[in-house]
Amino acid sequence: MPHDQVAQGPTTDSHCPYCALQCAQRLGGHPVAAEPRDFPTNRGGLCQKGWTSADLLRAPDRLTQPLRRTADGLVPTTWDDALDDIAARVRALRADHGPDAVAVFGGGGLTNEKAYQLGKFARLALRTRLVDYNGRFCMASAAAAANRSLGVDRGLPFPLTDLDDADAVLLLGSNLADTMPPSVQHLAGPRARGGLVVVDPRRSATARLCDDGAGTHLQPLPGTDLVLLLGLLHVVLGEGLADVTYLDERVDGVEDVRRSVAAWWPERVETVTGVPAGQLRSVAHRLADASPHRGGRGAYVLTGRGAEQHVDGTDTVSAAISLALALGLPGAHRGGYGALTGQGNGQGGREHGQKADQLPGYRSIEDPADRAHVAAVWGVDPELLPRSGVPAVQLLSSLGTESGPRGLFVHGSNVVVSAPRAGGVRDRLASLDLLVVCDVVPSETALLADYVLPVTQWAEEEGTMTSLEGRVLRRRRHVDPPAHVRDELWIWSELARRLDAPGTWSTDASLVFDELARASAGGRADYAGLSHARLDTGEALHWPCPDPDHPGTPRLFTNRFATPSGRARMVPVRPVGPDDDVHAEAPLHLVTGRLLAHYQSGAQTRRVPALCDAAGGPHVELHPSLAARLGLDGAELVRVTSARGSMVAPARITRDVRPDTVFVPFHFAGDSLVNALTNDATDPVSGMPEFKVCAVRVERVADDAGPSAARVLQEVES
Ligand SMILES: Nc1nc2c(c(=O)[nH]1)N[C@H]1C(S)=C(S)[C@@H](COP(=O)(O)OP(=O)(O)OC[C@H]3O[C@@H](n4cnc5c(=O)[nH]c(N)nc54)[C@H](O)[C@@H]3O)O[C@H]1N2
Ligand SMILES: Nc1nc2c(c(=O)[nH]1)N[C@H]1C(S)=C(S)[C@@H](COP(=O)(O)OP(=O)(O)OC[C@H]3O[C@@H](n4cnc5c(=O)[nH]c(N)nc54)[C@H](O)[C@@H]3O)O[C@H]1N2
Ligand code: SF4
Ligand SMILES: [Mo]
Repeated sequence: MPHDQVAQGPTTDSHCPYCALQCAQRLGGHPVAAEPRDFPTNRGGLCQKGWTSADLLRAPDRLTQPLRRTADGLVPTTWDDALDDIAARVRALRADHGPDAVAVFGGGGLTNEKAYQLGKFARLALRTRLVDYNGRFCMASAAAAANRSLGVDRGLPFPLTDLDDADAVLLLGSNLADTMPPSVQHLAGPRARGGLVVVDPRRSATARLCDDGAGTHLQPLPGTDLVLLLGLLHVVLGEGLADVTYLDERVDGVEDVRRSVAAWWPERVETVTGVPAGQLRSVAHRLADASPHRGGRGAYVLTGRGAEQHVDGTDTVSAAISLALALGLPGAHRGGYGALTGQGNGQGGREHGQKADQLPGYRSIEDPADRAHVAAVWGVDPELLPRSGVPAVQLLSSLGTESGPRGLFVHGSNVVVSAPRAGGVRDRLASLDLLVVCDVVPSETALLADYVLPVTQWAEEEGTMTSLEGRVLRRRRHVDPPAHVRDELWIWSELARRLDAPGTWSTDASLVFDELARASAGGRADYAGLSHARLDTGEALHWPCPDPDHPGTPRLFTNRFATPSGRARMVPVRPVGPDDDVHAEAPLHLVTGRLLAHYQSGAQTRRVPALCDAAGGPHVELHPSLAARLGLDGAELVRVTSARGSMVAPARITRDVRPDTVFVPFHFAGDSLVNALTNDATDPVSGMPEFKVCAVRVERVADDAGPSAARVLQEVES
């Protein structure tokens, strides 16, 4: 039954359930609706997903009771029976194969409290080292690069509003006009001064913000951002544009980087990237002129997934950081480097222990002092804590294999749609002895589970989220969940009890937050001075916030970097190019990404009617010259095929994409599942898969091409 539940009060102030901009919302009315609230990041704006978010509460197929797989498929069961049987099966797997027989896959949409408790549940209740999460698909490369150069990974080490005053912003592989629409307000200043530079192989909505003199769109070959950045560094370091005082005082490794970019003169960069040498030079000069050391109002270098989701993503971000350092930007108050975090709690979700090698507060699970600190908070012997696990792609491909886990818990990810080489992931999930999926709706992954456990969603729960600028915000409950829906904190406490786990397992989010704060104390992401009560009385605060009187830290690196020496480190890097590069049988680059109206695997937004109307379903963006070669003249169906699989969707002919490239959004499943094609090769440093580029061929699908074509046409038409 569509369900619009009992409200807690007339209105409740909270934040959007979707992306990391975490726009402020006010929930109220009958039926419940969301309205924007003023907040620095969204300034009274919401995108269409935010405006329609209350429809999630009324999803017609909302999960409302636990389900168990039988010969007849998934059937309702009781919580007690489900939890008893899950615990018994975990014990049996553990007895037969050891604690790593059960693994955990988490999500960057979980609140801080849940992300923290999930890591603790994996280590203390399941005793497994195998826990990782979908942030590995998202922020892992930016995080790895920031850690090695700046000593800490906070996506934006400055408030987003700092962009307002800048003269120049370089956006590499971010389409924020579609992925965080209200954030476009903060580009108004740089655009008015002609200083927006967008690097994207597509003329995206964000690239179009450069029109009419507002900036420059560079349209490189996919997968060549690293070469482009080396070219910009070549010009900055070679033409005397760098901030030499800053480099002397604050940065190590400059000479190694200078040598490594010597051979990347602009004309050579042009042959690899296709970006004209003159354009590259003028962008380098514009960034330098915007930088404080040359009297500019400020310059920012920002990366999105387009530059990061590659096998050399970490090195690409390292080059972006080197460029920012060369210009004297990080910590300068009027400039910096930042990565635009994606998921609602993509930032907090990567700080508190659901990552394979991590304990809360960005502590390391291999470091003896870190283990001792967290074990003391958990009230256990440090020896009890497992060691590091493996990153997400490796974890997923090991499921059900001879030496791999036989059971998996999934909390907040729809991996059969969103993981690379998704066909293989589906097979691996099917081979498990026990798959438990907690979700709000019957996602494609939930439909494969042995147990589906219905959980609360944003407007039904208390907690905190940490936004893209490292600000800790309160998520508040406005409505009661459906009667048999439970909070994951409750599920973990019940399972922990049944598994005789040590430690305490509170179901109260504010108490779990207090414990998280203690566990993070003294760590790089220090939340020790925060509590629900403090966040309720004041503004949202930026971490680190080490004590209750500390005002929070909107800007990092103003005096020192978070490295042991306090100095930043430039890392010399070399381009390697895509793992699956074009060749005769697959002559086109496939790039994947997002549409404004849909979110991620689409599990949530494909259930919101207004968003389905707006987005119109899956499609393949291709250039008119390619369309002519394929004999297409409209929205006919095309088949896209890579070495791993194929998909079918209607063509969308547009000059916004390069003639050698096709673009497909990843929000759709079934026959239009683009991750059936993507490559699961990963970045050797971060474990991030190469979602953004692989080699494909495209063919027109004949009108009588059989069942899958007919199905796609039917879906698109409905
Ligand atoms: N509407 C919507 N908003 C979202 C989300 C969503 O699913 N839908 N998801 C949220 C999440 S988790 C994330 S991570 C963010 C992602 O936010 P973005 O990074 O902005 O999103 P993408 O569309 O994945 O990729 C951005 C751009 O990269 C380009 N690109 C592809 N290949 C390359 C390349 O080789 N080099 C360069 N320079 N660009 C390339 C694509 O053409 C695309 O326009 O969005 C968040 N916001
Ligand atoms: N080809 C391609 N693939 C990509 C990308 C790309 O650019 N191209 N981008 C990648 C990126 S950046 C990301 S972040 C991933 C995201 O992809 P996924 O990890 O699949 O993320 P979502 O689709 O947001 O899935 C979240 C699921 O959790 C459920 N959910 C919501 N709240 C809760 C909760 O509190 N608890 C629980 N248990 N469940 C909840 C939702 O209903 C949904 O089913 O996709 C990656 N995949
Ligand atoms: S930009 Fe992100 S946080 Fe803001 S309304 Fe849209 S989806 Fe929600
Ligand atoms: Mo993401």
